[in-house]
Amino acid sequence: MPLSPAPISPLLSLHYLSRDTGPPHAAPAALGAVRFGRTASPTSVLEIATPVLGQTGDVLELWQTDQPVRTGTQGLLHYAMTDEVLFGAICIPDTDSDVGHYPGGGYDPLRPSLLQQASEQVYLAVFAALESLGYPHLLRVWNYFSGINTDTCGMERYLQFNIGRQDAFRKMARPFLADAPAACALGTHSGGLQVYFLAAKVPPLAIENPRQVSAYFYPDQYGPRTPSFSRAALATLSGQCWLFISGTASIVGHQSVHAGDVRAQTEETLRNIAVLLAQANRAADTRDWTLAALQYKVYVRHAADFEAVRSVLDAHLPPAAVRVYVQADVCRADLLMEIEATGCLPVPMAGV
Ligand code: 3EB
Repeated sequence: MPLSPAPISPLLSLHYLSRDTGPPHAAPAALGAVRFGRTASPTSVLEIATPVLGQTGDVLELWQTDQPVRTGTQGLLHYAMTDEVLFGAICIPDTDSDVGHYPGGGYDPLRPSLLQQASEQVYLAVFAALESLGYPHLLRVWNYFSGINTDTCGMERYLQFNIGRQDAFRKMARPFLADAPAACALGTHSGGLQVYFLAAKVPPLAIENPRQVSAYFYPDQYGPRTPSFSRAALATLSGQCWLFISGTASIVGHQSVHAGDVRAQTEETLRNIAVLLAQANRAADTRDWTLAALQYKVYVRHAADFEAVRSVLDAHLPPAAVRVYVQADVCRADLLMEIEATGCLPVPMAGV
């Protein structure tokens, strides 16, 4: 399905562009642009090696604004900011070399893997930059790295990442339980640890899913440190209300459900998203958060499952709702797909 650009919102807007869609209607300044495709350049945070499904060419995720933009770098971190919102990106290039490194025995946290060290380093750098630039509140974080389900140094790499991430939140006295940012964490084919994010001067409102145990309270069967993210975040930016729905998968309680059944996983994921919309409506005292108000990025583990996932989404989502599909590994080996969603309503909301 060709992508149709969402209505231009001058202050901040999100577009998923592909060869099929052409350029956006207007050409406001880019705050950030992230390319999803077959390859990553080894050092670029903004080229993510997750092949696009169902379309030719790459997909460009473009964050735009018509506000004045200032850009800069701080160490490895690149940023662009308006008066209200900051887009940042950071990459630690060489974490892929943990793959294939098996010293034998269990993981030794006192000899952290390159990925654990990189994860902590990235988040420490992000928090330091946000403090010094005056945008202290993380709204949404996108995390990508290779071999997410691979065991190296005696532990699955996603769990190594969770240790480094949570350690950084703790060291910087950041909320890593309630009030953690919305996020996702996906496996790429190459490219080191690549993280991009949006931050603001005012804190978002974190939203949880009553059907799911909060990720930051997952039991320790899922690793020594819990993942530091909220299920969704609501934020008012320039008088518009943004909803960032984290990567959402076929998890009920804390357990993956429908192992091996990608259609049932997709339906369960949509039930979780529907509940998050209801929670967002309750929090913002509105009924305007609907499936039609969102744009979707869909991660499919096996390219062969793409048509099945797409047909379930086509049956449930309004045709005009933009969705892009990429092939990526999901953070639990039994999850076959994951969906993130982002939306903007043109009005501020009570209490947000
Ligand atoms: C889950 O619900 C699926 O580690 O940042 C979803 C969203 C998932 C974010 C993260 C992980 C993350 O646990 C995985």
